[in-house]
Amino acid sequence: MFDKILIANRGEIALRILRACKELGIATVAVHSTADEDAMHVKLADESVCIGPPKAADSYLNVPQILAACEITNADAVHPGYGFLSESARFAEILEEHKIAFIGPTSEHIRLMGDKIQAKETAAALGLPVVPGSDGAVTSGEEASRMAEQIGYPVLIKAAAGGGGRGMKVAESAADLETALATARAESKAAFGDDTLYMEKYLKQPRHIEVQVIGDGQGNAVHLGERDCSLQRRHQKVWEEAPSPALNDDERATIGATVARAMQKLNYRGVGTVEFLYEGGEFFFIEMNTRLQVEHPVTEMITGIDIVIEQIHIATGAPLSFAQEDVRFSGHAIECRINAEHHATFVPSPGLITQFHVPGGLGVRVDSGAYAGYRIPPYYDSLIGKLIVHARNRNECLMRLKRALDECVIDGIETTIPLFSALISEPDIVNGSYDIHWLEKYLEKHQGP
Ligand code: MV4
Repeated sequence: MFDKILIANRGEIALRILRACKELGIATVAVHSTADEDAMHVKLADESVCIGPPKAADSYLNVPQILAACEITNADAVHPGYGFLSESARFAEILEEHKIAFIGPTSEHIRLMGDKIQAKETAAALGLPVVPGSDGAVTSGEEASRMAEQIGYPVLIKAAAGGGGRGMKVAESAADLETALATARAESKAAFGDDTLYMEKYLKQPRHIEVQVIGDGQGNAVHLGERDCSLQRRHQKVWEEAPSPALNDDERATIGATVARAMQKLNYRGVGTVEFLYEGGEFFFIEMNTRLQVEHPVTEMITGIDIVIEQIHIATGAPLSFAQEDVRFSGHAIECRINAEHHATFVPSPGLITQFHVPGGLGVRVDSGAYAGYRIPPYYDSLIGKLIVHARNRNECLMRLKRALDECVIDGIETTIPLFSALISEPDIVNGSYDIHWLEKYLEKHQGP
């Protein structure tokens, strides 16, 4: 086992990782920017190192500073959390060169899945259903129009270096194609320094359903069920739940087994999320994330498995401690992302938290590094916490969520909690009938001009 883990992240996820380390008896090192001196993860870690000024590029993304912090503290492993350096293949390689363990997949798998064209080709070769589209990159305009005719309009142009929705353009018909290609190419070049594009059939009203996987790089890989993350705004997830209200047990078992088999063939090491669009009873692979995700707690609640503890075990070289048949699914879980933002305009609301009372009781979990008297710095993502509720079934889970939201008091800043209090009584939410566009349409109706 590791003696000391450096946590290369901040906020609620730094705290989440710290908790796993403490339970394993592993010493912890927090790193922080000058804006995060009062952060909870800094207070609770055994040691802390300031790695630079507020801007993430100078601190949480500053590889030389993080390496220096490892050397100074003699840390033998780094947990990158999500965001920041978590999907940097180069960072994983550099740590390896310094004989420091990266708690995550191999740099090869990170790089493979970071290229969305290669990821899709790999997924197809592993037997996963993929969205119909171009074989590899789209080069010339003529090739693009031939492909689009073959695929059938509408088509979606995506950036190979993209992901998370950046650099995407829909072409409704042949008349749109040239503009869509040019815009996507320019945006992709500007955002990623890479203008490689590919094309897919545009699915109009899918759900976003993702499968959590975990493998040991020694031939063992299992799935931990799916999460429905269709409720999003501008490619930011807002509400995630497991299991998906859209699937029956047969569909659930089939996609889980298909993904687990694919990860065994890939000999995947670490935790990962295989993302699908789900429409008309069919799954279509879109991307794979090679990191721990924000919404991992909903999976933990329905499986009872501590995903971060398992990540750490696997990074030491240990084989997976359980088999697929040991994974038991129980009940329903919902996560609401609490952002320091106005609940209708989503304008960020950093500043001093004057009151902070979070709910408790059976089946209620709050992951947050915030506290009364804490000042949220303006430099980072506005996620300040997550409310996760678990119950025996979806109905009880919704009732428990309503109760938990009612108990929540966060004063001094705006939060997204009032949005959730409103969503919980929407018939479509109660019925579980929503797709990836539902929330944006709802917000248009309810915040109108
Ligand atoms: C799509 C799609 C429709 N058809 N691909 C957006 C984020 C990126 N991960 C993939 N995305 C999409 N890919 C095809 N072929 C629609 C989206 C999409 C979306 C997907 C998941 C959740 C929210 C979304 C919001 C808008 C568009």
